[in-house]
Amino acid sequence: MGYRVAVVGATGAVGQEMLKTLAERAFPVSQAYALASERSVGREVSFGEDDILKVLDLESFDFKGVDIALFSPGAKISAVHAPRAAKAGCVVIDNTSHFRMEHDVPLVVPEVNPHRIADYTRRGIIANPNCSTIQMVVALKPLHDEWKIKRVVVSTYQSVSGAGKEAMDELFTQTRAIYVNDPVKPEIFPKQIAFNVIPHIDSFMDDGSTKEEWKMVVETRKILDPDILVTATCVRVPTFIGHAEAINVEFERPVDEDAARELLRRAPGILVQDNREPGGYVTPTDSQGEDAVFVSRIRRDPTVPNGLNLWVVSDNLRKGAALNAVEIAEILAGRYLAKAPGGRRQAFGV
Ligand code: 11C
Repeated sequence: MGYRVAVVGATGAVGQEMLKTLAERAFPVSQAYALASERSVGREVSFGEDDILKVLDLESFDFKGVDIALFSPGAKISAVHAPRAAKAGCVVIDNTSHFRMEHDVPLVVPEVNPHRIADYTRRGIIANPNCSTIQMVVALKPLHDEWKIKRVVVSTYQSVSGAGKEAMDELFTQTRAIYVNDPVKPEIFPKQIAFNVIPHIDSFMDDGSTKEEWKMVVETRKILDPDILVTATCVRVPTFIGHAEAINVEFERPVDEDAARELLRRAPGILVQDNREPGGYVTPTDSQGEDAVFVSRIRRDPTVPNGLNLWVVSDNLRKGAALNAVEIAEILAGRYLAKAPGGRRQAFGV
């Protein structure tokens, strides 16, 4: 049995990764649609090794007959078109921030809270978390189950691909400009990104934090445990793909460093590379194109009673976006849609 699957925002960095991931994982697709805004209509995008899809106009597309739509077109566009798709009976897996904190929309990381996918029936929408949240909660889950986390202090080192294709071009252009002594013009980022770091991702909030930092707080609590205290500093660095995070965790119960390493080794979705020697850890370029959340530099923090430090790295376009969405789609299809009584189509209340 195959599913009719639409990818919305198909010409963007995440949309293309979604098409690639669906094909690589042999998701059962009977018909694929690539959708984007009017200006991309007619462009061609690859779907797997052999298939080319012509981009169709999202605005006029009728979602009736589509089973699953993976959305990554930007929050404002999802706000309009995801409910429209759900109303037509299509289950939306939305990678934007728009629906994540709505109480009747599940926010899902399959390694952490896959059971929440069942709540797709409430609105017909499942939200995919922010990339920096996804990799952090995958790493924290096995540790929280064992020792119960009280507080998390996280600093991120986020690649420019998190801000999209044009941001990647900006890093490339600025780097070249500096080498040839041309003037550097920041356009996407508020300051020069080449050979620099910027402590600002997304918009500023009233309390002085940024929305990216706020997302890490509220999303972690929604996915993992509402009692966990989280404080975050999110920083853009001049790497193309792969987000890194230095995470300090304080637990309720006494933590053991070797047991933590073992728990992480056995946990789904995680690869531990933690050799205490030069190069014995994972960096963003190592994570590029990989599915795993990598954990390195596992060590006790002796400044608090039950503290642990971790270095966590993952490909932000893959596990941080496309792969997480496709994994949700796999569970949705395998556990729910295939077994829905009376066929899988219903108009979701929106
Ligand atoms: C970044 N984490 O690196 C952001 C990108 O809420 O889905 C993803 C934004 C989001 O800029």
